Amino acid sequence: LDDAGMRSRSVYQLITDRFARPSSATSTCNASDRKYCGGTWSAIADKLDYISGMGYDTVWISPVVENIGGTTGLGEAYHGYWTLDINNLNSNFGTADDLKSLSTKLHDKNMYLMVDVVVNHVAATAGSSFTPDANYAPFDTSADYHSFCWIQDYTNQTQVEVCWLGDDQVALVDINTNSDEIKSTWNNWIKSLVSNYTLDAVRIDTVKHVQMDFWPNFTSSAGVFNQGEVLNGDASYNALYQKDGNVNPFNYPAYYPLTRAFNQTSGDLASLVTMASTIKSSFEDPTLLGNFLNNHDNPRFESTVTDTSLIKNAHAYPFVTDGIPYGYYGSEAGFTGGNDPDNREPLWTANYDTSSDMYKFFASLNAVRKAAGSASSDFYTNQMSVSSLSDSSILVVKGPLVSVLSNSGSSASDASVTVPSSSSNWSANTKVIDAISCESLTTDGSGNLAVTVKSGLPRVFIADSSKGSSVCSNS
Ligand code: ABC
Ligand code: CA
Repeated sequence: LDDAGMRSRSVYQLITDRFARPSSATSTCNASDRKYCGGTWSAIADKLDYISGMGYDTVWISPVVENIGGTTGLGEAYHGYWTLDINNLNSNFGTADDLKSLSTKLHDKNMYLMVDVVVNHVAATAGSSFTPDANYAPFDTSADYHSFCWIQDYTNQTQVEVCWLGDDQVALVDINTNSDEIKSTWNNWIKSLVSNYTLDAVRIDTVKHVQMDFWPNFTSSAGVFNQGEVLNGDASYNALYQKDGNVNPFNYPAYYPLTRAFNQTSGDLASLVTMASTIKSSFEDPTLLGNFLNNHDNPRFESTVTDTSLIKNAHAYPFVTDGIPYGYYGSEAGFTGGNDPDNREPLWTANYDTSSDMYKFFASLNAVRKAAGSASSDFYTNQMSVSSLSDSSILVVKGPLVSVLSNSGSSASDASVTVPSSSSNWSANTKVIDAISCESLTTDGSGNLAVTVKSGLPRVFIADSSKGSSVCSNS
């Protein structure tokens, strides 16, 4: 499968309204108010060094099209998912020139722009009695929509595809994506959006809510890499969208066992190991999945877990495994927001601090992944192996990148484990570097590595000869 250059990248996800705003803005932003807080595309463009300083080279911004205005029972459309007119931009975030300029400034820094797109629905406050008008053009007649029904049974695929998301406060009116005319409207639209703003990738919303036969032409019309949201923890269900839809799903199958593996010192590592092999056997290409720990729809991991070592191990997993790593803005600032809307905090309150422990931690993870990619030409396409190492640790081997992840927690005493040469493929007396602690270790005469897990921290090794020395060059 063609990756349009995305496999070697890592993505920083932000909500435009909450990432950065003009320096003149002073009003208070409470995420719980669900109101616009003043973030703009131009303000993002002024903060690219903050993002690239962590090693991210792609930015995923929230949806850009015009949304319903005013307030609703669920607040304002600050997140961008409440589409009104697909041919206008959301003026709260700036002008077309501002968005083009963001794209240009990213490209000047060899960074990619990924835009979030919603094809499943528009939004309306009239609930089930919605009748479209010219404001919703090109979807301005009743025939452009599936007739009203709320999705009630998420296991009924027909209902998931043709009924409506949302509720009486904000109905997400389901577009008739079965119509040939509407399919071609969307295919032309995505082609123009990609070309007008020189996009490098798209994030596709609500993929499972649109019938499969819509996706192959839409994704090929986009002509750039896509990552799609199939919000379901089942690997084989997600895999269908990659195989038949040409959509590369976010790794929701790994997400649920990942959180349960590291959310407590007695977390369930075994289910994560099992899921890793289920994923390998289910997907056409697991190396194109979108790996994440946090995002805008789920409570931040840090909302329920406070142990810094557990937090670091959980964040390391998306970076050392098969797939494209995604970091959600605010993880580097230690944000702890729970469910939507609390997980959409304004970042400016944290002052874009580049000296925090977590900021540097993400920089280390991105650096070691890049080092592995430049050391080994097939690093990004070769599949990992994940196995149990001890009661509280797992071993992840992906080419030259060898990680020991633990859930023993920061107050655990030192624990010894051995990385066998049969797993790492290291030969005798090989010098390796841990990108997290910057400690050097050497394998024994058989190539085995004796590792001490200290304070429950993750250990991410790369051989010195495999560009390892570049990883800790600043320390
Ligand atoms: C608003 C308020 C919220 C309030 C909510 C009811 O209404 O802001 O405070 O709680 C946008 C906005 C949201 C807004 C919604 C609705 O619109 O961002 O703030 O919430 O108005 C995507 C986006 C998401 C976006 C939309 C809509 C879709 O990422 O940000 O929301 O454009 C479903 C959809 C999924 C959607 C998600 C929010 O809802 O499928 O596309 N995300 C089950 C179902 C899923 C369902 C999920 C959550 O619950 O199967 O279909 O997602 O409701 C696993 C299972 C899964 C299961 C999970 C919970 O457990 O395998 O199947 O998911 O084990
Ligand atoms: Ca639908």
